[in-house]
Amino acid sequence: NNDLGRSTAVITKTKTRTKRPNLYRVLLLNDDYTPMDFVVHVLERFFRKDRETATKIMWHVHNHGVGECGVYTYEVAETKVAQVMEFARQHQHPLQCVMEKK
Ligand code: NFA
Repeated sequence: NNDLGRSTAVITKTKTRTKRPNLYRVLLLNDDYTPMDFVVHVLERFFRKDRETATKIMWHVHNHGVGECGVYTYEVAETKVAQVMEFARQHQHPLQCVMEKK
Protein backbone atom coordinates (compact mmCIF):
# COMPACT_ATOMS: atom_id res chain seq x y z
CA ASN A 1 0.00 0.00 0.00
CA ASN A 2 0.94 3.60 -0.38
CA ASP A 3 -1.17 6.22 1.41
CA LEU A 4 0.10 9.83 1.25
CA GLY A 5 3.63 8.72 0.72
CA ARG A 6 3.57 6.36 3.71
CA SER A 7 4.65 3.05 2.33
CA THR A 8 3.21 -0.07 3.94
CA ALA A 9 3.54 -3.73 3.18
CA VAL A 10 0.67 -6.22 3.26
CA ILE A 11 1.43 -9.76 4.31
CA THR A 12 -1.12 -12.40 3.38
CA LYS A 13 -1.10 -15.37 5.73
CA THR A 14 -2.50 -18.54 4.20
CA LYS A 15 -4.37 -20.63 6.79
CA THR A 16 -3.18 -24.19 7.07
CA ARG A 17 -6.11 -26.63 6.99
CA THR A 18 -4.92 -30.19 7.55
CA LYS A 19 -7.53 -32.71 6.40
CA ARG A 20 -7.47 -36.18 7.86
CA PRO A 21 -7.53 -38.75 5.06
CA ASN A 22 -10.25 -41.41 4.92
CA LEU A 23 -8.91 -44.64 6.36
CA TYR A 24 -9.60 -48.22 5.32
CA ARG A 25 -9.26 -51.50 7.18
CA VAL A 26 -7.68 -54.35 5.25
CA LEU A 27 -9.22 -57.67 6.28
CA LEU A 28 -8.40 -61.32 5.69
CA LEU A 29 -11.26 -63.81 5.43
CA ASN A 30 -11.14 -67.38 6.67
CA ASP A 31 -11.49 -70.37 4.37
CA ASP A 32 -11.08 -74.12 4.84
CA TYR A 33 -8.07 -74.64 2.54
CA THR A 34 -5.38 -71.96 2.81
CA PRO A 35 -2.55 -73.33 4.99
CA MET A 36 -2.02 -71.52 8.29
CA ASP A 37 1.69 -71.04 7.51
CA PHE A 38 0.79 -69.29 4.26
CA VAL A 39 -1.49 -66.82 6.08
CA VAL A 40 1.25 -66.10 8.63
CA HIS A 41 3.68 -65.51 5.76
CA VAL A 42 1.24 -63.10 4.05
CA LEU A 43 0.91 -61.09 7.26
CA GLU A 44 4.70 -60.90 7.67
CA ARG A 45 5.42 -60.07 4.04
CA PHE A 46 2.64 -57.63 3.11
CA PHE A 47 1.60 -56.21 6.48
CA ARG A 48 5.04 -56.09 8.17
CA LYS A 49 3.90 -58.08 11.23
CA ASP A 50 6.37 -59.99 13.39
CA ARG A 51 5.86 -63.76 13.66
CA GLU A 52 4.00 -63.57 16.99
CA THR A 53 1.58 -60.85 15.85
CA ALA A 54 1.03 -62.57 12.49
CA THR A 55 0.24 -65.85 14.24
CA LYS A 56 -2.27 -64.12 16.56
CA ILE A 57 -4.05 -62.48 13.61
CA MET A 58 -4.09 -65.78 11.67
CA TRP A 59 -5.77 -67.57 14.62
CA HIS A 60 -8.23 -64.70 15.04
CA VAL A 61 -9.26 -65.01 11.37
CA HIS A 62 -9.42 -68.81 11.66
CA ASN A 63 -11.65 -68.63 14.78
CA HIS A 64 -13.84 -65.61 13.95
CA GLY A 65 -14.04 -65.72 10.14
CA VAL A 66 -12.46 -62.31 9.57
CA GLY A 67 -9.66 -60.18 11.02
CA GLU A 68 -7.87 -56.87 10.57
CA CYS A 69 -4.39 -56.83 9.03
CA GLY A 70 -3.92 -53.07 9.10
CA VAL A 71 -5.41 -49.62 8.51
CA TYR A 72 -4.27 -47.55 5.52
CA THR A 73 -5.22 -44.72 3.20
CA TYR A 74 -7.27 -45.72 0.13
CA GLU A 75 -4.46 -46.27 -2.37
CA VAL A 76 -2.22 -48.15 0.07
CA ALA A 77 -5.12 -50.41 1.17
CA GLU A 78 -6.06 -51.06 -2.48
CA THR A 79 -2.45 -52.04 -3.27
CA LYS A 80 -2.21 -54.41 -0.26
CA VAL A 81 -5.46 -56.16 -1.31
CA ALA A 82 -4.24 -56.55 -4.91
CA GLN A 83 -0.82 -57.87 -3.78
CA VAL A 84 -2.32 -60.45 -1.39
CA MET A 85 -4.93 -61.60 -3.94
CA GLU A 86 -2.25 -62.04 -6.62
CA PHE A 87 0.10 -63.88 -4.22
CA ALA A 88 -2.71 -66.25 -3.12
CA ARG A 89 -3.67 -66.84 -6.78
CA GLN A 90 -0.06 -67.66 -7.72
CA HIS A 91 -0.02 -70.29 -4.96
CA GLN A 92 -3.52 -71.54 -5.83
CA HIS A 93 -4.93 -70.76 -2.39
CA PRO A 94 -8.48 -69.38 -2.05
CA LEU A 95 -7.45 -66.77 0.55
CA GLN A 96 -9.57 -63.60 0.27
CA CYS A 97 -8.43 -60.10 1.23
CA VAL A 98 -10.82 -57.13 1.26
CA MET A 99 -10.92 -53.51 2.38
CA GLU A 100 -13.65 -51.53 4.16
CA LYS A 101 -13.98 -47.85 5.06
CA LYS A 102 -13.37 -47.22 8.79
N1 NFA B 1 -8.79 -72.04 8.15
C1 NFA B 1 -7.52 -72.33 7.53
C2 NFA B 1 -7.05 -73.72 7.88
O1 NFA B 1 -7.62 -74.33 8.79
C3 NFA B 1 -6.43 -71.31 7.96
C4 NFA B 1 -6.76 -69.90 7.59
C5 NFA B 1 -6.62 -68.90 8.55
C6 NFA B 1 -7.19 -69.57 6.32
C7 NFA B 1 -6.89 -67.58 8.24
C8 NFA B 1 -7.47 -68.25 5.99
C9 NFA B 1 -7.30 -67.26 6.96
N2 NFA B 1 -6.04 -74.24 7.20
